[in-house]
Amino acid sequence: MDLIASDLPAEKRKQLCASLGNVELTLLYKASVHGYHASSFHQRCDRQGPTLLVAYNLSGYIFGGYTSVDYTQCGKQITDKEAFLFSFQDKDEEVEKDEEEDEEEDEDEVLHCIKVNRGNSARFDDAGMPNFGKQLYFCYENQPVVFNQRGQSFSFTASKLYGNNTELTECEVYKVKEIIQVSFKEKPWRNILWKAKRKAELMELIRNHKPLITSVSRVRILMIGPVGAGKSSFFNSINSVFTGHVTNKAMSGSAGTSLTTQFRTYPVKDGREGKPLPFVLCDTMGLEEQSGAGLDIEDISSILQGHVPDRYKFNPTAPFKPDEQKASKPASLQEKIHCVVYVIDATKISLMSDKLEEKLAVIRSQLNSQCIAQMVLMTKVDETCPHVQNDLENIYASSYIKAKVQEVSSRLGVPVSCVLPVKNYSQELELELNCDVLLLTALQQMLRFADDYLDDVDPI
Ligand SMILES: Nc1nc2c(ncn2[C@@H]2O[C@H](COP(=O)(O)OP(=O)(O)OP(=O)(O)O)[C@@H](O)[C@H]2O)c(=O)[nH]1
Ligand SMILES: [Mg+2]
Repeated sequence: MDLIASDLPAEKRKQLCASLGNVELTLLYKASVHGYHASSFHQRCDRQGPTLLVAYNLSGYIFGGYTSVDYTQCGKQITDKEAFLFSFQDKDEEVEKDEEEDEEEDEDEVLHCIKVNRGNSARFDDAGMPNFGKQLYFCYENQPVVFNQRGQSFSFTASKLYGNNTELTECEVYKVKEIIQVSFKEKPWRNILWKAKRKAELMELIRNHKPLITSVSRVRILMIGPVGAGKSSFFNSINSVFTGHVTNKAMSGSAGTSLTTQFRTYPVKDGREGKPLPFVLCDTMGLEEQSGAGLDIEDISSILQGHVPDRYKFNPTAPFKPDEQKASKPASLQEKIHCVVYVIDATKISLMSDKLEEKLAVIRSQLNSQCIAQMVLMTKVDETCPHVQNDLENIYASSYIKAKVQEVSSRLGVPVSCVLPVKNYSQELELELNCDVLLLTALQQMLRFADDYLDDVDPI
């Protein structure tokens, strides 16, 4: 329930929800209450995921727009093929030709949606009030008005959309949240033993792991994935399990762009003063959909080849250049990457943009051509499904998590058996057995995949 009263009539709310799938709306911002100020809008609506803007004008029109991409004030054009403008229009206009039409329905207004035109940006994400396609501006210049200018993104006329009346009586923004329907399977779809004995067994297996090729003393695992997906947190979590308490060596957190800006190769010790374990986790800068931002695809190629040194500072506008002497002789197998892990935030799978998916597809084909083992680490499962949040042991009984695993598998083209859901340590102060078992299971799988690669590679 919204704490502030919504102006959206129940029937129209129902129609809007139905057009968005199985969702619920929560009121984030109401201009008459919070003020017609861009700062009030951004304070309440930034980083809220998909949102629906609903405006009301003096002629009684209810209209607005939907975007599936966060407001972040990044100053960039936003590609969002899900975006649309909408308005409720008299059904009369559409049924004039058919007078037999049901009378009751004639009284209703119907929802009319205008999708963003292909290849055009849906929004310009700046610090101002929201706009759609830099074409339709709501609460323009912090006033209760809409402003419409020519553009290519949406094909509409001001008369049809809002009766040509630019004066607003209200403007609301709703968070659009998918309603999670979870059913439990009697039999979990993967078997996990949530016992201290299993944790000890997994730690022992990992400790004693010997890479298939003797010249490789430690398996090098590369983590790549979107900004904020949990790459650095995965290293921190694995480091925590082997240290015996929660550690935070790699910087993790949230920022608009990647918090990790250096290439880091992290060895992990077996206990605080123990021996190094037989793997190295390589942490990278987050991937971004735009070219010239985030981790560069060419950099990935240099990392795979073992040319990039620890602590190299990424430069998104210019790829890594190895020094000529080093580049002329190929790196040893020990220095190369043996397994690549795509780290994907479970809460953002459905929101992954086409551009990011394309970028990942290019990376994947590069890895395929070099036969490098790949898997997906699906993080933040605790934030995805309420039953898993209550108890991590429900993970393989939750139909929702299964659906997310299948979705990420098909979007990235990686088999379901190569998708491992985990919960990283993010807020806990002490280790938790269930968390550890999932994390160690994922790590053991990475070592197995690396073995597959080493089994097949030329051992120079
Ligand atoms: N609840 C929850 N939060 C997580 C999980 N994994 C990571 N986080 C949080 O997500 C945020 C981003 O995590 P990072 O590990 O910094 O992500 P990253 O992929 O390294 O991000 P960049 O370096 O910025 O590209 C942090 O606030 C973490 O605490 C998880 O499994 N569950
Ligand atoms: Mg990071």
